[in-house]
Amino acid sequence: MFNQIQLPYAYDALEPHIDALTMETHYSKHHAAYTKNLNDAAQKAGVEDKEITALLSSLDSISDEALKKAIRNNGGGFYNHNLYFSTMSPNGGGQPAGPLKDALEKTFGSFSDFQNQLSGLAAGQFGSGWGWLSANRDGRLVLSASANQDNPLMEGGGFVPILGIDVWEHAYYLKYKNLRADYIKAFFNVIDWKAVASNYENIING
Ligand code: MN3
Repeated sequence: MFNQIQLPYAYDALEPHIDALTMETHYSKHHAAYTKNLNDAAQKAGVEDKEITALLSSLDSISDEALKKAIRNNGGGFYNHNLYFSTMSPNGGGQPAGPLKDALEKTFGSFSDFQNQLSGLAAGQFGSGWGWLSANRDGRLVLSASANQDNPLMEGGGFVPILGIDVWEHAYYLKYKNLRADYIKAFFNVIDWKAVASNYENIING
């Protein structure tokens, strides 16, 4: 059984960067639907007791093509949104500290270079998808973008997402309409870097 995280803040807590109606719809409709559909498909496929990261890393072990597709789309939607909602905070923004700060600077040169590159990938993702910051067990960082509800776990390279920017229109259209770049800029004001740094440290510490 897969469960949505409890939102650690109110729907309106991320105003004015992310509006309350978008948050409520996103969490209580979109994320709830991905979660329900994942549970239905996982039960039919007999994989409901797997860890979600293991499940998304081994989709090819599901032989039924329709169930594989349902678990890829809805399992991705379930996992991606748990990450997304847990790495935002009304006290967010700024920059990370600790090992993640060092790794970002070593990899990208500076925090603003990192921000520009990730923003560019997220803005340039054609159609619905995500922009990602991922890490592997050696502490390496990599940026990527993916379509639909796909994520780096499905690519099998050992990278685990630690921060994701949802660039589906449902994440921003009510407030930002077609201005995806403005939403991405605003998203950086609510990133909970403590949570992202903790995701990073959990991966490198195994
Ligand atoms: Mn979404």
